[in-house]
Amino acid sequence: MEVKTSLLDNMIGVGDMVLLEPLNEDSFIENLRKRFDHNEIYTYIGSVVISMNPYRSLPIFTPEKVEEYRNRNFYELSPHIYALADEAYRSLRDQDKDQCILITGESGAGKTEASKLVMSYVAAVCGKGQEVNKVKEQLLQSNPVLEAFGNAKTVRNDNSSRFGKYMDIEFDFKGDPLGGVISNYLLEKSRVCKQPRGERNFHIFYQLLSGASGDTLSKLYTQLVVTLHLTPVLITPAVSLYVLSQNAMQIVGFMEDEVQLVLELVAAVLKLGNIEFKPESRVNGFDESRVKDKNGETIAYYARDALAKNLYSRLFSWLVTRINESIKAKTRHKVMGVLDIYGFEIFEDNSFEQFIINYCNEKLQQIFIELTLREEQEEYVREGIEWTNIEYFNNAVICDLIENNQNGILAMLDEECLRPGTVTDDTFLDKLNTICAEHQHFESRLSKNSKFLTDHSLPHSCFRIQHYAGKVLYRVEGFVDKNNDLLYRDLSQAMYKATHSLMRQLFPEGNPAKVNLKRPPTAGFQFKASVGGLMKNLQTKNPNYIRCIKPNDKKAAHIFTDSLVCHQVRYLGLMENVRVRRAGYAFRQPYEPCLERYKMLCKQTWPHWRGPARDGVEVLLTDCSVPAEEFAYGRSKIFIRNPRTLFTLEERRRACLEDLATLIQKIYRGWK
Ligand code: AD9
Ligand code: MG
Repeated sequence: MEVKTSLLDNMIGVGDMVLLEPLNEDSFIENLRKRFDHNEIYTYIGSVVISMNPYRSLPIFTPEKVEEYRNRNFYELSPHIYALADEAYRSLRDQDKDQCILITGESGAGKTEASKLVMSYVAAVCGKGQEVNKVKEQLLQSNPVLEAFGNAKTVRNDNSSRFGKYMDIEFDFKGDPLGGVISNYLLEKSRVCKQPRGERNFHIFYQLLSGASGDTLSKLYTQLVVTLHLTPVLITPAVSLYVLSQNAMQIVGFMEDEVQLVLELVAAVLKLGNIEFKPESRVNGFDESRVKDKNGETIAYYARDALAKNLYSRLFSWLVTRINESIKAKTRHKVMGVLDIYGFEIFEDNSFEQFIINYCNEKLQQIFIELTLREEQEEYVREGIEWTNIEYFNNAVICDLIENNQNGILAMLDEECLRPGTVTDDTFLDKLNTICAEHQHFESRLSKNSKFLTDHSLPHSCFRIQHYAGKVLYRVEGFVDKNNDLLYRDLSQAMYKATHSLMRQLFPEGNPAKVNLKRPPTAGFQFKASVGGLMKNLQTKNPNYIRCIKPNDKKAAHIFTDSLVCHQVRYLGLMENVRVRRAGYAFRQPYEPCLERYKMLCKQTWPHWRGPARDGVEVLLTDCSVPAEEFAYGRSKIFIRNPRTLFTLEERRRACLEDLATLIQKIYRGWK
């Protein structure tokens, strides 16, 4: 009997790291490199998919490939993101299990592309029909709309997601898509007013300025804005992308006048960027407020920027709500959640945004550890199978450092923001230092493994966190302000008075009849709450992991930088992942479905086995002459050590089915 060798082919490396011999960091990296050189960008660790960013288009995402992977067993073909998508989809459809696809990796590693590949695969293999096709098209087209408004070029990635996104795709009991719901997490709105060197503002601004017709632009009065803070580069892709995102908005269900309202607000943000304040004078052509002195000038700019940022981020949230109105299903049976967030970031200058982004990545790493490493070990104990513990770094201590309700960094920031008196970023930093010095337990929690550092060796006004993915130096400048996220009441009231219907809608607190004196929750508080909710939600679903790796820092094809890959392999905990997988058993399945699937391979179990399923499985495996050391009998599940054993069983089953089909055909012909 031939065993599929796609996972074992030495020329192109080993498809499943569980099968790698010998296993060490060098061989792991070497295997990734070998595969990368052969355009094999996917590699498994059991059911986890490692995805290397090829930085060029490979012919492996064709409709033929979709057909190839459709309804096939996960380990049957070469590793592919489609195999994971197929497995998740079939498990949702046939076993009625909610799924989630968790995609992690640093900025530029390929998460957003991976999420789109999963979505398009599922769209290709699930139900057909006019209604269903419309739903699919709307779900897929929500991507270009959100990317236009929520992505931007950064040093790390030309199409970097500047918001976190979680999308539930909703299915009926047949597995046909009904709709979807998108949740967005904290857009990096500071980008509207200021971009780090070499980076750009959100795509939509460039798309609008270079792609929209002169007529549209003049309607939006944007001729005036082609200078100043946002220097648009007239790039051809932006022109066609403008058309693309406009089409996408239409398909998703935006009315023409809604699109117009949205573009007007984008233009309004552009114009805000152009307003200048000069003492005692007017700036040509602009209706600006006059301010009297330097001090006032600063405040005016501050207010202008706060307004621009608020306007844009509220517009973005409105877009998400509006898309949801279009695509959300009335009922749903099962869901597949796809999570694509901003990846871990270490910049030269890291501020509140990076702090929040990296916190979110810590939480995801935590859930990965919880579900794959810890859960795996605990399952062995539960099932009564012998197990030797594997050491791994648990980042719970970093999560706690940030989110602890009493003295976590976010709590202290909130406390500082709410404190009466003069509050500055430096008083916040002082607070961190004092707490660190005062609270023994806090200090030991922080300084253990030096997770947190604010001593004098650091540059002025900085603190450092040793994240799971590396040390990051945060500059406290702007933390208090960004966390407060307050808008002068006059401004929201002015916006509410606008004749522009969408503008009014975005600033409900400006309604004088509804003056709410309660302070809105801080940005950090809101983020922590929504990430907490997300984690709870993910834990109720069956997780499927895609771990994205960036092969080089140049955004270039064919280059594989060992040190860079090695760093990611380390912090993603991939070696521990393989070790845990290998120390134990690659596969496990409850006795009943296992017996059901393979019972035809043994005369004693076919067609019915009378007695406990566990005993049936034992009889079956003994009869198939599989070596005893390949199995362990848990309390409720059978554990299989090596994937090859499973292939063998699968091959036999397939041969058996073919024989059966031939037999049936013969009988049928005989009748005729
Ligand atoms: V960030 O945290 O949002 O900054 P991502 O999302 O991890 O980041 P993204 O998916 O945007 O990265 O990928 C970055 C770029 O790599 C893409 O724009 C593509 O040019 C390139 N890429 C990623 N995956 C693939 C792929 N499967 N095939 C070809 C790819 N190119
Ligand atoms: Mg992305």
